[in-house]
Amino acid sequence: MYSQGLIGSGEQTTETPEFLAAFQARIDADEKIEPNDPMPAAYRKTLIRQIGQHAHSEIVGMLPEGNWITRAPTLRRKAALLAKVQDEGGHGLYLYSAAETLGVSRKQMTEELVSGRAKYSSIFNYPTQTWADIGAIGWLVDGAAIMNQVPLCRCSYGPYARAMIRVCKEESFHQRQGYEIMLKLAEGSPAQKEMAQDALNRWWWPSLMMFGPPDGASEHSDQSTRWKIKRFTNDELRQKFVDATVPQAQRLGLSLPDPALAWNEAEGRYDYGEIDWDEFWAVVKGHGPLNKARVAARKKAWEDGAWVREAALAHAKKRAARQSVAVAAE
Ligand code: BYC
Repeated sequence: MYSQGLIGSGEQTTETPEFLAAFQARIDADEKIEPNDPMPAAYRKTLIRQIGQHAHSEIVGMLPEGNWITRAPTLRRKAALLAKVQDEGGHGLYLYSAAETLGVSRKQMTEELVSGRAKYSSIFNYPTQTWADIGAIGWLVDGAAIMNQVPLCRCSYGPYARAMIRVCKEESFHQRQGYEIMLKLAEGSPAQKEMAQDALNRWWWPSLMMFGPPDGASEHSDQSTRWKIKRFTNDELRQKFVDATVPQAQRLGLSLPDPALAWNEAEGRYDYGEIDWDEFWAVVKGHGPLNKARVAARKKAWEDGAWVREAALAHAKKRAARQSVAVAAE
């Protein structure tokens, strides 16, 4: 992916063993790597892969919730949801910008997405069926995103780490708005409580899948951990999420759809049941309930926006031409 046409930020290096050892020493000393620093090609490539996928997730993640903006039950709920979805658009833009510092263009990344070749988080291929889904997404999906992204604030690549600090602050507000929707529904009429339980039943397992494959099947974890891109493994973060979320579900008076879920006194954590990895891989490979619709929606938005890009470019060219005439006249 993105193998062609890198625009070449950063110095190209010959990757001698001395160069690789010196790079690893910088990482081990917790130094931040910045865009123009020499870096191994594989480090650059894995960051472009991860940050690009992360940016796509934010942009595609606007779709399931955007679906409910016109149907939010009150003006207050509508304003909060609108702000949340706009924040997600902003997160996508910070992340595309962070990836661009590595030498890939936003156009290249978007073309990968709209052609269906790029990955984005599996979670956004599930439908939002009721208003309670908006609560469940904020609570669980943003909750899982925070668990995954707080350690990324300490990622070795400076622009990604700095983008994550602001993203995490905004995700905290998102998580709270979701939890508050769930709380209101759970304390409401029996039908409302049932709607909250149904949303929890449908979003729980896909939320656990957000953390990625189990450690034994995680292709990139070891190297990304050595480079301090990842600070925890997929299973470690999943466990932290389960441990943090079970008491929140208890406070709501809702039950998690996992008969194997039980407190493990000896280990000081919750045990949980087997995740359906066949479902996970099917969704990742494009066969989830809404993969095709999500990509089609992004493709349409990209095509519909062509005139804006053309107009902006024409304006920039005209301005540059005027400026060069003014400079020549001085
Ligand atoms: N969905 O070796 P692994 C948000 C892929 S939150 C799809 O463990 P890695 C939001 C993985 O890419 C969601 N694909 O990979 C929240 C790899 O494929 P490639 C976005 C997945 O990178 C609320 C292969 O499986 N967050 O945006 O070490 C509202 C093997 O996996 C998934 C981020 O992206 C998945 N769930 O670890 C709106 C956080 N899981 O690349 C928006 C940043 C794995 O070899 N990303 N794959 O083709 C990460 O932390 C890491 O990339 C992951 C995966 C933990 C996700």
